[in-house]
Amino acid sequence: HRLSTAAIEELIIPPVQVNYTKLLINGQFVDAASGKTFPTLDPRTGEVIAHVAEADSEDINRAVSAARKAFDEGPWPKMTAYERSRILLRFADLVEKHSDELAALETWNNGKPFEQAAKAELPLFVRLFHYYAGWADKIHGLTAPADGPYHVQTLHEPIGVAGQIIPWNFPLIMFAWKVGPALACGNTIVLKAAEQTPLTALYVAKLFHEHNLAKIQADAMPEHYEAELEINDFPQNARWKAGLPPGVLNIVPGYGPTAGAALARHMDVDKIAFTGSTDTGKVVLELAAKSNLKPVTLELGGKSPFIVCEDADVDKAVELAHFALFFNQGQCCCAGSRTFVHERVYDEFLEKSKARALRRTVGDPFKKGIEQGPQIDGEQFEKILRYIRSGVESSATLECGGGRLGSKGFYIQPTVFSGVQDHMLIAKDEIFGPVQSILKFNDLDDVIRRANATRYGLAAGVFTNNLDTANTLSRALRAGTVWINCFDVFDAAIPFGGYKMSGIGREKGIYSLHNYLQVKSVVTPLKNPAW
Ligand code: TXE
Repeated sequence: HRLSTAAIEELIIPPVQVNYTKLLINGQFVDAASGKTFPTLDPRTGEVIAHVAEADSEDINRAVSAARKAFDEGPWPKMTAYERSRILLRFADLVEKHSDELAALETWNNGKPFEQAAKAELPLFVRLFHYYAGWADKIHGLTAPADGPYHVQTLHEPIGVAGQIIPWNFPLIMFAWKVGPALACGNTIVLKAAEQTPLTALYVAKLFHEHNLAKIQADAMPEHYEAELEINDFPQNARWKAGLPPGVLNIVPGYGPTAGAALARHMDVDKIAFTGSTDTGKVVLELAAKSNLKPVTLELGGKSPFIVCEDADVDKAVELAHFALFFNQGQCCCAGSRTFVHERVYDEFLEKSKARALRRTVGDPFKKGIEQGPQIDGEQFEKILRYIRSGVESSATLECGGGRLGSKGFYIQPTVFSGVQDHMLIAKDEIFGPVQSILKFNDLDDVIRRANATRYGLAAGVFTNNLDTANTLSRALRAGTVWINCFDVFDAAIPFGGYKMSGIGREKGIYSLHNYLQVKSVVTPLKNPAW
């Protein structure tokens, strides 16, 4: 379970090893009930990094019972919101302390550039937990005026046990988007990490459970435990310990149709949150409906337009459109995967986009200056190559790329198609790879109609200096996020989610809290309505 020393010499990171490969249930690492494991791979080579315990329905039952108990018996939902907030803050600090190691593990398991993981994703992860730690003690209901002699108040209560299913493209960020708000609201969690990328979720969940050793014995006594959680009672040396109580956060790596489905249809899971493909999202919604009608939030696929208007500074537009599509090997649900370019700037844009794609540095994601690593696995790799073939067959013009890079691992050449028509598969389906499709448009009404002619509605990008154009497009585009002259800005405070078949609900910001709260109305008669 170590990165090979030969490789490390070329790298810009410290050595890293895999310590956590079991299921995390009730604060303990345990084997799967079946004893089964599955291999998790290094996308640079396709070689096995480690074998990880494979959860199935029996393990999901165990994890859900632990989460249920932690919810029903506490201390988690019953402790003060301030204490929950402090645990989230200490956890975030702990992740910050380990961020280089975590970034290396993320790259090793996912293939994304180490510099991206270390400089963008880990800081975003930490920021997100700080953000939700800030919300924990600011969640409250309101009073409402009733038409009668009643005092009406609402209580905002945690829902209970949250099931969360996350994908492999941003393993840590997806963990943060789901776990941060759910814990801030006082829920307990069973999280299924993607089968491709279970390693960092296990690592951070372990950090969450770090305790002050001196206090572990006292934990055996629940009354004692609660007493310890008095606000000013944390010893100085607890500073680097998060101290999440056992059972609050359970991690169950495993496959979708087994572990994922068992979670989605579990009768004792009170809410399910899912990020992944639209097809699987439908399955999750159906399983929830057929079991206990648990509320569902879905963050699904996309085919987001990136619109380059006629007044655009072409060099800047090329760079942003390139980033919008190629970031994270093109494996972003919100990738700007339909690049609409106004006919007046089309030729220049195309020439420069092609040159930019040819300059893109692809290679071992641990090396300095690498912009693009391998795709996640053989399945995604083959899917992308199939779409490239379909583009060629549908007579789009292949400007550059189009094939695999090297003979080992899952590297794909940055690929650009021009002359793409709306009806082509590459303009309709989510490719989820480094394949840019460039389409020409002639006026604003034309591009609004075509940009919206999709079953998806996750995001859109607009590049213009004209305020009226920006205002028109931002209102006309049917998408959950419209980025004007920027793209992929993922601040913790900015809600994210889809219109149409890109999903249900919003994550991040204040909106995510609504996913994890129940509203209870409490009504009492007023004895003296005159007052
Ligand atoms: O997705 P799945 P896959 C898109 C992208 C990609 C395609 C397929 O286009 O090429 O989906 O990728 C779990 N019940 N996105 O196959 O199947 C699975 O174990 C419950 C977009 O990886 O949706 C994993 O944890 N869960 C996307 C998660 O669902 C099930 C990110 C995602 O897997 C399940 C990833 C089932 N029956 C892929 N089947 C985005 N929105 O960012 C699978 N899972």
